[in-house]
Amino acid sequence: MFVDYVEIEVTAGNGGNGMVTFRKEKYVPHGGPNGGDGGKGGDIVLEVDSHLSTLLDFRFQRHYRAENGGDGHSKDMFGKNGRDMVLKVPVGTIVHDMETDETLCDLAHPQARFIVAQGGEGGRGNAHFATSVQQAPKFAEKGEPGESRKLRLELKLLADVGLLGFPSVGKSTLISAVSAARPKIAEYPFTTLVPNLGVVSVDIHKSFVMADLPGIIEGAHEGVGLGHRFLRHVERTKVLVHILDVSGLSGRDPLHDYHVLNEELRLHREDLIQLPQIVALNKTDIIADEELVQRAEDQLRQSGREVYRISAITRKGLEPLLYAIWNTLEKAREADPVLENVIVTEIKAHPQDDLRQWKISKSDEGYWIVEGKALEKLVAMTNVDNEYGLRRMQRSLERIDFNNKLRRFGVSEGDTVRIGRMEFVFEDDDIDRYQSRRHRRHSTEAEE
Ligand SMILES: Nc1nc2c(ncn2[C@@H]2O[C@H](COP(=O)(O)OP(=O)(O)OP(=O)(O)O)[C@@H](O)[C@H]2O)c(=O)[nH]1
Ligand SMILES: [Mg+2]
Repeated sequence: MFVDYVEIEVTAGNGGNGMVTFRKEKYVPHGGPNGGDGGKGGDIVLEVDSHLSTLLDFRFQRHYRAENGGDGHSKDMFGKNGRDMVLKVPVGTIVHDMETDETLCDLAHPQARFIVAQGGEGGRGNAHFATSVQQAPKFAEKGEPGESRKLRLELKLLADVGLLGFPSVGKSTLISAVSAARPKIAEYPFTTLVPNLGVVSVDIHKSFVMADLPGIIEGAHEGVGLGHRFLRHVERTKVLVHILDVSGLSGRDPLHDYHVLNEELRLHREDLIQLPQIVALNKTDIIADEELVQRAEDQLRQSGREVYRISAITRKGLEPLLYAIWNTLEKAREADPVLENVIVTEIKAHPQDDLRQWKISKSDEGYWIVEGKALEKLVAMTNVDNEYGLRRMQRSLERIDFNNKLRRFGVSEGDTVRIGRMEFVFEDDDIDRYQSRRHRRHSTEAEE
């Protein structure tokens, strides 16, 4: 089964918690802090597997979780790092963040790899927090939660050449004549239900990938027939080969079909009409009305198209067509030097966020919601049950003048403020007291 669209949820591993422990030494009443750091949570990584050609596996499992980092231990021992979870995808998979609607990456290279969700950093153990003033820190950081994302994976085949045409015009017959692809061929329309790729060798040094697509009919751009879903695979091709049935036996007018299909293409995506298009007049072995064929050929030539007469079944005229495709493809490649030689290995999906970047909104229930990646991370990593940890967090918040800013946004005493999963009651008093204290110290310094 061919699946080219899935929605999944990924959650990277949480970082392990830092540890609070102290050295036990003979004759030393209070040993120094030696709590180790938590391990890093595992990342969620998408990796191209060139043997895959569908996103089918993601239909059976929607949610993926990487391993959490282990907690730190005493004696400065680090927690174990969580294992990454590597999800294999076919080449040509495009990844979107469903919440921001942003395209995260295009895995267009056979060796492409991308971290879609980063594992949380491990919390630091108390060994880190010893200073000249604070010699026995009784707190450690909690591990950072792993990133979580809703993703839309979309497969857009990477074929150089796409075969375009109404059902039953002979697209599958053509690809099986020129490549090793063996799609089903039959008289009835919509024989081909999924795209098939084939490698076409024009000669030893010249080969390209061709895609046989399901037949497209009028209204395809609105979802009629199978067209719409598969038109997306045309988007990445560099050359289109438009196949027309000129036998006259199907009762179809090839010129009419040609215009209808191009209109569908334009309605699906305006710029697709700009792709180089070569016309192949097929089934010339059973032409019923030579005049009709000649007329079509003349008109298409006049409109500037390269036109070739072929018979996919008897293989007549295929060689000139293949050379024409190759030449057009070469020109297209020169004009659009694609990523082909670029190997995207590891791009971090998120740069380290700035603590100053946050926004605030008021919920219908009357509490305030503060959103900001770095801020949420800070709060999540703080062990709020621990006085020391809490104080550290407060100091970080003061550095960015957080409380004053909240007040300016209209937050007043007693209001509930939510940051990530944590809820606080805003106490104006406390802060004032703290500030006035700091003030006093400043002024005494000034006096001195
Ligand atoms: N006489 C003749 N018949 C052909 C030729 N090419 C294809 N056919 C026949 O046309 C019918 C349809 O061929 P397919 O290759 O399945 O057509 P398709 O365009 O892939 O059709 P869909 O997959 O349904 O869109 C089959 O019965 C083929 O044998 C040709 O050059 N000459
Ligand atoms: Mg077919």
